[in-house]
Amino acid sequence: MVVLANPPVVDQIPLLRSPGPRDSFAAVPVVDLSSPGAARTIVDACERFGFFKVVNHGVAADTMDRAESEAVRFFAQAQADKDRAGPAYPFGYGSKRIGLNGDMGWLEYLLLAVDSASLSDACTVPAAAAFRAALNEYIAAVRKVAVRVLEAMAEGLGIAAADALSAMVTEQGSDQVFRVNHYPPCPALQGLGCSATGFGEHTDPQLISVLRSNGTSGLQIALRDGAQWVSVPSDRDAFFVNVGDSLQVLTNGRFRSVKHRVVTNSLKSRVSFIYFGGPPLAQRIAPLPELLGEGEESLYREFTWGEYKKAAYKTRLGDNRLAQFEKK
Ligand code: GA4
Repeated sequence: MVVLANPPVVDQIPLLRSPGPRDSFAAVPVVDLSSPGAARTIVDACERFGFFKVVNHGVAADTMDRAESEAVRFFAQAQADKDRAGPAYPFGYGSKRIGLNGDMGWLEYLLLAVDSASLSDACTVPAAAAFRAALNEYIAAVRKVAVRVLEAMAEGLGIAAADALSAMVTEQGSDQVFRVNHYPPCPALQGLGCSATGFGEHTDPQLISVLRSNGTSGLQIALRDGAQWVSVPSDRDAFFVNVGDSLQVLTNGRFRSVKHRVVTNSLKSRVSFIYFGGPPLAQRIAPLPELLGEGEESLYREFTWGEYKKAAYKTRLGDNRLAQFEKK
């Protein structure tokens, strides 16, 4: 067998087969957040895919556009200036390295802490006032969408307290993270049938993630537990919601956290914003009692969000992080 080395520019970045038109996921569930049927559609999508698209969300196009153009301006700076906003951990600018255990992707990013409805004061990056203001406006808006989605989930699941899920991401001390990703094009791979991995396959550890990207596609989700990868057509006017591991546990496996990844485009850059809604570190993550049928037991050992997060940072991106908490 002949093993070909990656072209030097993408050394250390895993390559993926370039997606073609037949990989497109035409059946992405679409939730009209202004419709009375939203709660049912959301529950159905979370059970089937752990993933859906949200339209009629009420967030002004201006809010999204401003945040996007400020992000583009940030990433267009000289490398040395961006590096001054690093390192990425605990918060700041990062390039290519993801997490602490050797994962690499063809991207650069900002990993930021959110406190209540805006960037945490402790997070001094980004420094530019215009970028911070644009991000704060966006974060306040996307967080409202996350709350409405979590309330609709509770309603659809028949939980009496409307805020049973949303309170976990809004209460004092909730662990919210915001990420701005820039996937530059990778022209060196053009026409080779393969693409650089932008962000390798993984599930998100939190309750939900709410993503918005520019018009460049690249996001893929796994169907049938990873047997098939499908490309999600980009829609810059919509949000895409992922079920995370914690929500899988809170629903005792009824909702599945979705495996997803990003494949880079050889010619166009992709810019995405992701809000990750996580609970306070001390929050116990266990199935909500109202969701357990008679005699039904939790599929998971009990843990707090803090314990799960600590364990997650010891794993590689593609690891099954929930496996170590499953009851045998
Ligand atoms: C995936 C979801 C979020 O982007 C993130 C990621 C985090 C990181 O980039 O630092 C992790 C990854 C994410 C899961 C496992 C660990 C932690 C990289 C990694 C290998 C910010 C998060 O909360 O978990």
